[in-house]
Amino acid sequence: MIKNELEKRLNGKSLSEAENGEIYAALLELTKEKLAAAPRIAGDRKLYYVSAEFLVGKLLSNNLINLGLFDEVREALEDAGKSLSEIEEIEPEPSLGNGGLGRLAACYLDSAATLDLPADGVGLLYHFGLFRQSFWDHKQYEKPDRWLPAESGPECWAEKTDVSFTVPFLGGAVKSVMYDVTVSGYEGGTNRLHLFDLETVDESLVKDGIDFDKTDIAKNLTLFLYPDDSDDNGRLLRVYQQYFMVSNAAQLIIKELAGKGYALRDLHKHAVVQINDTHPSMIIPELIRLMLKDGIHMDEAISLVSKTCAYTNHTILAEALEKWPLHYLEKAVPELVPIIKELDRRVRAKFDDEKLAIIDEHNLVHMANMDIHYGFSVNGVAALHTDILKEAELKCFAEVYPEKFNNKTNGVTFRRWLMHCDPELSAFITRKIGDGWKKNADELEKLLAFKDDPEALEELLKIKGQKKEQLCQYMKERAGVELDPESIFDIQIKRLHEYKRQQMNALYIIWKYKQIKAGHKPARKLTLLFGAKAAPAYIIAKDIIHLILCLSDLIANDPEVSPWLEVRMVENYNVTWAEKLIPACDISEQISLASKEASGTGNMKFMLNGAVTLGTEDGANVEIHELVGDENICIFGKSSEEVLELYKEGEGRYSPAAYYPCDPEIEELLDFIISPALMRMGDPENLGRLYRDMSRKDWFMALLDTKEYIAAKERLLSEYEDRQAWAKKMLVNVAKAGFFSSDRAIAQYNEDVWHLK
Ligand code: GPW
Repeated sequence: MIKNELEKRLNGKSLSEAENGEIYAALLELTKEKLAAAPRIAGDRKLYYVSAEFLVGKLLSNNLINLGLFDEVREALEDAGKSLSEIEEIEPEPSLGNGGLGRLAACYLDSAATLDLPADGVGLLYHFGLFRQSFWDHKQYEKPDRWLPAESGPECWAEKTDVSFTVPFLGGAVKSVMYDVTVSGYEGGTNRLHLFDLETVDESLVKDGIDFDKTDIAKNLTLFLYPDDSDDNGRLLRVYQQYFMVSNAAQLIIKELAGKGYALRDLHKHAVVQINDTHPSMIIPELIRLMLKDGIHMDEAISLVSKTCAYTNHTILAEALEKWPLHYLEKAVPELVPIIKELDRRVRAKFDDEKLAIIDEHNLVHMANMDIHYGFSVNGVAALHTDILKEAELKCFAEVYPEKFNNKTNGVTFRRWLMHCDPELSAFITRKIGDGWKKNADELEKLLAFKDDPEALEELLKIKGQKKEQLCQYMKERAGVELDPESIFDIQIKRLHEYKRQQMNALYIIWKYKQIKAGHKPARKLTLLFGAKAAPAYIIAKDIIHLILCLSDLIANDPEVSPWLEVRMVENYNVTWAEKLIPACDISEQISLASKEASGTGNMKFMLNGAVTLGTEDGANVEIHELVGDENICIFGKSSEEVLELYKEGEGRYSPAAYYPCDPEIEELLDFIISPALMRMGDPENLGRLYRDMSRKDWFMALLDTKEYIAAKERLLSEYEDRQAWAKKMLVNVAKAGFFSSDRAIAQYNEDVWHLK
């Protein structure tokens, strides 16, 4: 009995007497014991998923679900007058990621373990994570996110191992310590997430905010994820960090290979490395370096490593494709430089095309190019994205290596993103179609049988209402804000970036505000919710946050408008927030500039939880559209072909001047950013800068789609009023979401790329 097992760990207290903190500690201990007892997934060939980010989220419920203990624990706690969700609040969320790329890595570890595939993650243990966001005076502030328990304090999921490696840098070497997080599969065995820390890391380097001595490499390597890279020292630190990560990964892989009794020459038979975007790209020259040291010749080392490494591309944004000046590498990782030069020399000897080079004429090292030449697989993360890679961004590579290119449309784990975050909807689904969907997500399609069943549709609406009530409760406790659960919840949660166009949503808010001011009251109140962190050095992104926070305040304090419109941005948006927001959502905002969002994964989570997508034909939205059909999604805006055309040089190139001041409706919206009402509320410097950027540069073309966006949103809002018809859209979205299970994505990776079992 779970109750007894827990009480054994409560020092003589009963469950009902114990404090939540004590119960959490007992649950953590018990769950870790069960995880340790579960079989370690084994096999002759193993995947190493190397990634700078693993946005795992809280792990207690996730592990309880996977161990099959969730309901039992929840009920035992309820009988004792305790609430599992309140106890879960105590768990700090690991701050080991920034966005979709990191959350994808976490979903993939969950699915690989569920499918019984030997697949470990390898990354870094960042003591202060990304950063903790707070708002003050309508602006974002950053502080270290101290998510790790104090040395003497309560335990966490990451456990210290006795594995340690020496990582050579110019002028010395540092030592690592490996921490392991057990990754459970749903009703399955376990894999590991290996997180490397710097043995000599020194938290006291961080004194004020998130600033610290960027040059003290022996002490700072694992303090933060993505430390500020707006100066040379910051960029150099990123190279050091990346090398620290991949050198540890490479040494671990080789150690495990030897541990199984295999020769280094057989690496490619027993190990496969998935390079998660370019941050871990240096694992290629590092593995080669270690092989050379072991007496393997260059030709063979290159061939072996090329058969071991596969690369996933997550973006076509030029500024996100990493290019390191060669002199940084000479400074940070001098032992890799001759190898990278040799790799480039071979490319140049084979191909007469500057675009294919690894080291370009400005001595910039193109990390993606190295991955493509010296890996055996290159994949994009949604059908449209892979097409764009093949036909535009990486066309010259696809021509010489057509066999390497493949698509793996992203997926999300339904354990966390449905079973855990929306148990009410999960129970509804099981009542209607049985619980086969939990192991085979395609079975969700069986829900289509209830498309015209008024009772089922009514139930679905009721569940959404419950989830909205729950979010209201949470918002009240967390943020002291009282939302109206009867209003329409329209949600945009994702990293703050101009290409994601939160600023276009802000223009909608201005439009709506003006409408209401002009007496056009909507049928129902609209609540717009945002969650986003802006990179600390990304000025325009911070200005966009400023605009949204000012609008939020302006509207809340306007008695004419506030009964009809509410805008809120949650502080420190993270996985835990996402789990509360997504199930409560009516309208999912996926409004990136077409061609720029490689895939998106929030779009999938919203769909799975019965939200209707308002989106552009971008990333995986395209596939959602195909699956649900025109009636069950709201698509607007210019296509990716049109957008890519607009980026080309010459006549017909995009210019915001075509809209501002030429289009009076858009002019009015932009002018509002610097109107007295807003300037009084906010900071004229931030608002003025944003206004100038949007009206003169608008690099991600928010003005291009603004009018269509407003019209589309208004259409969708009016459709909401036919509750039956809306419920039908919700149902179709849930029913068609099976394709976006990360179990499907992982099965495809295994089938086409990894060949693990
Ligand atoms: F720029 N993504 C992310 F490609 O969250 F490296 N962080 C990143 O640094 C990058 C990509 C990078 C996201 C993509 O923006 C999103 O479209 C995609 O769904 C996600 O990665 C997972 O593939």
